[in-house]
Amino acid sequence: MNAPLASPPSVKTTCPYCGVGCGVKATPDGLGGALVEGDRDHPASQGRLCSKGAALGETIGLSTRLLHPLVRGADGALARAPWDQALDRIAAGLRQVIDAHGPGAVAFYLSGQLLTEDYYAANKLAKGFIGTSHVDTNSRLCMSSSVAGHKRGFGSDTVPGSYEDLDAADLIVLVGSNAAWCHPVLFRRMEAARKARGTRFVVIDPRGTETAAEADLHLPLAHGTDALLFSGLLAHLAESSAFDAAYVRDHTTGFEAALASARAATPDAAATARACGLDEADVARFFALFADTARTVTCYSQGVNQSAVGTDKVNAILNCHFATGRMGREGMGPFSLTGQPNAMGGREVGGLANQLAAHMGFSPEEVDRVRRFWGAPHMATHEGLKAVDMFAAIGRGEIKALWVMGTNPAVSLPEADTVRTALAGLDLFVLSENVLDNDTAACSPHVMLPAAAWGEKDGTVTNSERRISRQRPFLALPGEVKPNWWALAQVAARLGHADAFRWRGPADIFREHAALSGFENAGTRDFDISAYAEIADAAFQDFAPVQWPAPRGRAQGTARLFAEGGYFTPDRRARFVAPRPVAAVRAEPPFPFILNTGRIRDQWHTMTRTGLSPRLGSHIPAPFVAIHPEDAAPLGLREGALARISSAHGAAVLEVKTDAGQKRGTLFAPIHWSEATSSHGRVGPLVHAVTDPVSGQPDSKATPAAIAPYEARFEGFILARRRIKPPPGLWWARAALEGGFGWRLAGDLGPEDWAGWVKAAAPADVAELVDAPSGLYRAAAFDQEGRLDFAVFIGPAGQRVAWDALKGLLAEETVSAADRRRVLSGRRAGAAVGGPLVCACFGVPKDSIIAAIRGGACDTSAVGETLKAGTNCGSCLPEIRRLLAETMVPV
Ligand SMILES: Nc1nc2c(c(=O)[nH]1)N[C@H]1C(S)=C(S)[C@@H](COP(=O)(O)OP(=O)(O)OC[C@H]3O[C@@H](n4cnc5c(=O)[nH]c(N)nc54)[C@H](O)[C@@H]3O)O[C@H]1N2
Ligand SMILES: Nc1nc2c(c(=O)[nH]1)N[C@H]1C(S)=C(S)[C@@H](COP(=O)(O)OP(=O)(O)OC[C@H]3O[C@@H](n4cnc5c(=O)[nH]c(N)nc54)[C@H](O)[C@@H]3O)O[C@H]1N2
Ligand code: SF4
Ligand SMILES: [Mo]
Repeated sequence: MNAPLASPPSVKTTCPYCGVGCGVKATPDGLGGALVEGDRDHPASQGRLCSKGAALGETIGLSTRLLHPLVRGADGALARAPWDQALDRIAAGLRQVIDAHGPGAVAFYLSGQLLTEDYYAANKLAKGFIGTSHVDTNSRLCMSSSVAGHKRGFGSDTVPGSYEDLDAADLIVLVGSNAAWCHPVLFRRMEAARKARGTRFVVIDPRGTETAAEADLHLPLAHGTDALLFSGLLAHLAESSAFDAAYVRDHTTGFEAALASARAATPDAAATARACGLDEADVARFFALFADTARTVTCYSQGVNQSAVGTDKVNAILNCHFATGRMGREGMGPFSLTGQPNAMGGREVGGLANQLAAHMGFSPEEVDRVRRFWGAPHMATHEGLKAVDMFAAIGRGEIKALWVMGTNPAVSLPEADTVRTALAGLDLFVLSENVLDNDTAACSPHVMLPAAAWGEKDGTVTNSERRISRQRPFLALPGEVKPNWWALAQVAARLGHADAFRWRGPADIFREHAALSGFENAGTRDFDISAYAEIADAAFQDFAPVQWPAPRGRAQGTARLFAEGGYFTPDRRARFVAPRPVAAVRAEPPFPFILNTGRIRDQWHTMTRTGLSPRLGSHIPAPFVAIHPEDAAPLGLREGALARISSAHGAAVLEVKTDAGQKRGTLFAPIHWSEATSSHGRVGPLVHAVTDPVSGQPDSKATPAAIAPYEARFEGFILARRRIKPPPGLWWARAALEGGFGWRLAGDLGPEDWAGWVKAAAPADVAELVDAPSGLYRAAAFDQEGRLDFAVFIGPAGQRVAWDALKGLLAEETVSAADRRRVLSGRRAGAAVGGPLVCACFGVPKDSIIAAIRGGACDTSAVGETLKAGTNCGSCLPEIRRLLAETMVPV
């Protein structure tokens, strides 16, 4: 059991999920759990949490945790080993590889979910002491096009604005961002601004998302055409009164060339609309809105970054802000929304293969500066391989030792099956993890190290607005779990570098990182937090959130940059960059659809944590593919039936969701399901490993793909108190339920097969209903305490019975005699209405909301008063508004 720390009753920390970086107040319950609330004093979130943040308390149990080091033995199996043995094995393995093949055969693959201190330690060890620059991170898949675009435009990787600019904006343009689901607390802040000052929203996304549903104008552009849209906008702005000739003259270069290129490609709204597959009137409206609204913030996320032309998209957006001088002033600016809690911190310490620490690069001067600061004996001197190329080099056997920390590449990298093969060929594969059994752990690591998880972690993270906050521990380290930085320092010592890694705790690392940021800086580098280079341990403990830069003498930090120019290019001017010519992404037979991938509201990435919460699992319980109804019908794809999606690289089987918001000719599938949670729900294997030539970021949003019905004779579900293994050869997807788990199933096993399986798997006392001619099989077993132990419901395909009525039985300590009698009917005495959960905070399902609307609740506040739905975190408000629109009959 996870033990609470003895110290204060409530601890202020930061949410471990998205880049909004909400403040959390955690109060341990003394039993290994904690009450989690929003921290009202945190400037990023002012007490708010979304559904995922609010459910954190449900995800801190130890049942899935890796609690001890594991080392692969001669028999090939992982077995528990003392830390010393695990660390010796890593050090010896690294030494062997370095001696035989040089330091370039060693790589690290890190994560934007690591603390800054962990990240700093890994980079220092690799780039300064082992001498390899093959240190990349899942941020390559996430933020690297923004990093590259910022560097081209600003000369530095800087986000110029603050969340306060969203409160003060009159127009918010969301490009390739589903903020209602992916940055929910920030989106609520935008909605509050709309209420207060009438801020308008423009959403630019091929897909009709929950975010687009809230927009004043939605531009469903063709995939990959954002740079054309913003080039058209630049041509328009140059002719408009919004053009800021003084800012362009005094603080930028390259305007004429960028404008000439924009005029050639997209001279006006009509040409832009044609290039982007949009309505001319909509484009003209967007151009006019942008030109007429000084206080404009353009937020962008993965629809921009994860593209073969992602860096150009970023620069096309920046160009429009330079041209209007809307930069770093209240309510204005371009705003890259970061994904992970520490996407930004990773960049600060040089977590990418083409960066050195503290926002330095690989120029000889910078390499030398970092070498001197660290006293580094083996300084890497050139850029290393970026994620996709790094895994290709592993596959070719050029990289022989890999340490993965805080990411699940067997799921999240493109062409994920080739990643698995590559991992299997390593001489040394080290995996630092929180959990025992994710898909990467299934790829035979030589050593697994148990790392501190949220609630135990102690250090700092930086959110989207450059705000550094503390993650503070409120639970003791369980088992033999240790912080990542500690394991890295131990390995460094074993390689002969004890002195450079003699840190007593995260405060020592933070001070070193802060000192390096100010070292020979003198205003030449944007990232400077040297005001904290000598921060005392007690002050680090109490550290209040602050926005960098915070150079010596400016400990209060900086809210905005670049209003008066002062860019970090050699001439201190911003650069206009003309995007290369592109056309919309096309898909042709045999792969006639464009497969777009992304996120859903209540799951986080590969579900190692959110997947533990029954509340979060009930919003969308199974992996799906969204398709326009008119694309679905001719292919014989029915709502709720299964479909096989394939690409040149792999295949998946997903539930069909017809969605009129889906652009014709495109599919959308979520990234969350893995082999740990489904049989065929992983989309990573399908996604092509095409990358942006500047940033190296994979294009995860536009893979040519095909879709066809997946024929299964039977479908149904299993409910069980424990994790079981469904029979082989089936399609299945698992969800956490209150008191146990549920598996949706499909396949060719008929009633007799199931009767045989249940007999073999279950104790004697099973109630069964077998009707072979109609293809029906149902079974239920109760344990000695009278609780439902498991239930199996199988029927012919197309006649699936929902588990909603029965799943509540798993949570009950004693099932009533009436429910026991009728369990095989699939119904319960007085069963409540159900359907998918809409409000995760108060557990309110769709059917209840529809009933309330039919009963007279005519807006979101009335629904809230009746059912409480939507009154806590508000993440479900867009969905409730949609249900209101669909359900209310116009009078
Ligand atoms: N619930 C939840 N929230 C999360 C996460 C999570 O796993 N779950 N993960 C976090 C992380 S790490 C990240 S990076 C962020 C991502 O946050 P977002 O970027 O908002 O999320 P995505 O769903 O990946 O993609 C955003 C949108 O890009 C659109 N898109 C696809 N192609 C194009 C295109 O060519 N142009 C344009 N304009 N749009 C396009 C997609 O249709 C999609 O709706 O979310 C963070 N927040
Ligand atoms: N097709 C497609 N692929 C994508 C994307 C997409 O939109 N489409 N999005 C990409 C993006 S933006 C991202 S950010 C990635 C995310 O992809 P991943 O990073 O692979 O996903 P996670 O599930 O967050 O994996 C984090 C792992 O680290 C562990 N962990 C968490 N904290 C710590 C820690 O402090 N220390 C250690 N040692 N382990 C820890 C967790 O248990 C978990 O197993 O996916 C990328 N892949
Ligand atoms: S918006 Fe939600 S997931 Fe993101 S930091 Fe805040 S509570 Fe966490
Ligand atoms: Mo991300």
